Amino acid sequence: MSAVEANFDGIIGPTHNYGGLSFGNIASDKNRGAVSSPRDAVLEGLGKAKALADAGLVQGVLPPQERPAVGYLRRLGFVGDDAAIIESSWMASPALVRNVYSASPMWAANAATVSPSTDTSDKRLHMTPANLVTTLHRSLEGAATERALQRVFPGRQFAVHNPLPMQSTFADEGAANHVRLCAEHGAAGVEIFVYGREGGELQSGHFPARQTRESCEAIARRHGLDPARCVFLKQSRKAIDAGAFHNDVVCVGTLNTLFFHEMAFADPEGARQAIRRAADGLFDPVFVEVPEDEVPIRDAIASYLFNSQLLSMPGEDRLMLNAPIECEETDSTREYCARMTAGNGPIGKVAFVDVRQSMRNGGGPACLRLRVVLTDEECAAVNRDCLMSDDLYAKLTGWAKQHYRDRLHPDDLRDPSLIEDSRSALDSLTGLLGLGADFYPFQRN
Ligand code: SUG
Repeated sequence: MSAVEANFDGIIGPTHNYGGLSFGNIASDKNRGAVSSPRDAVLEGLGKAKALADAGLVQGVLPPQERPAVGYLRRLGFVGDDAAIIESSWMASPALVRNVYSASPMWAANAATVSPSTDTSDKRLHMTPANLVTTLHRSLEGAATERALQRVFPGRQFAVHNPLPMQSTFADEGAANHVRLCAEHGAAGVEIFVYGREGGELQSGHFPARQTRESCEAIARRHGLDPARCVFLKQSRKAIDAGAFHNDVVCVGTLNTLFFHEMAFADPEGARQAIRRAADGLFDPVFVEVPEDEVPIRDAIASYLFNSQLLSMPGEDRLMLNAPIECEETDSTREYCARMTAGNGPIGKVAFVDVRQSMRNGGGPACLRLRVVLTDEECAAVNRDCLMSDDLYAKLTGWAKQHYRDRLHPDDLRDPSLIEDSRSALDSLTGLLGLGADFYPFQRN
């Protein structure tokens, strides 16, 4: 079966700000309270997506979510009109307002876990939206993500599940902790699920582990995966405590290649063996393991070397790493990339991309995209209006320049005019992306 690996990037929402909301995410913590530029952020993200579409990859977009999530504040007992609710919530807790204003759905790698139809028992493409229960601001995303996926991937061939139960035992952060390896995208693959803790183990280190083994197993069951082709690996505690709140901060893979830091997994040799066993008869996995003495984990996390997109580009026989520009500015990662591409390993090229606005919140190029392996037939069933083209790019950049603020300080979230500015942007967007005029909660009121 012929299939492509498409990327769907989260459009960065109009309220992108530095709330310092993610304990364990070093960039988010470091930039708490800084002034953001929502306009630069969305244009950087769209630029990255357009460049890959221009290079011949299938590229889509996913919509931002409604923020502020005023409905959430109402559930907490705040009353009045929307402006009054924001004001009284701010008086009670500015941190709460920062949470309901976060543009975090931009990090589409956390939107869902995706299993291509070649891997599933019913031969449908399965998606489980992540419940993101570990952090308050991200726990608001799951239901709206499910709705978005239904509109972008309509039709019988797509099985969009609901998120796993909202309980710590089933803490799930989506594709950021999931890698699929295969001989070619349309062939049966090995699905690697990476977890940080067992469900019952609440806190074993300094920073939280956001993914549980139980959630990984539940997703593999729901998606109807062959147990012999699934691998469950534990992240190393050292990696989490160094700031790898998701496995995709220290590991990325595509086709038969897994690129990862020496400290990514609790048992690296066990990981290799388990992957080889699961791939037996399908392909020979190639491991590119980066040693600590060449790229210290500290540099890997500051530069986000592994939060790159590892891509098979049309016409190229070796893979390309679409890496954050910070990797070019960090000595160890720049030198490593030069050595790696000069060698004859599977990764032959590194491109550096500027997504600094997202990076300052701990989101690199790989966080901004959800990978979806699509057969030709499935590709034809995707909502066309969400696929990147010259026309869509022109429309979205024009839309962003019209609606987005150039600067946003976390204290600006108190300003009631931001509610209307954000809604007016999202209202126009539903038209551009063919999502329907009832897509957002405020459109249904
Ligand atoms: O969940 N940052 C996100 C970054 C997500 C990165 N995604 C992947 N690695 N796939 C997070 O920690 C920060 C928001 C703030 O502080 O305002 C934030 O949510």
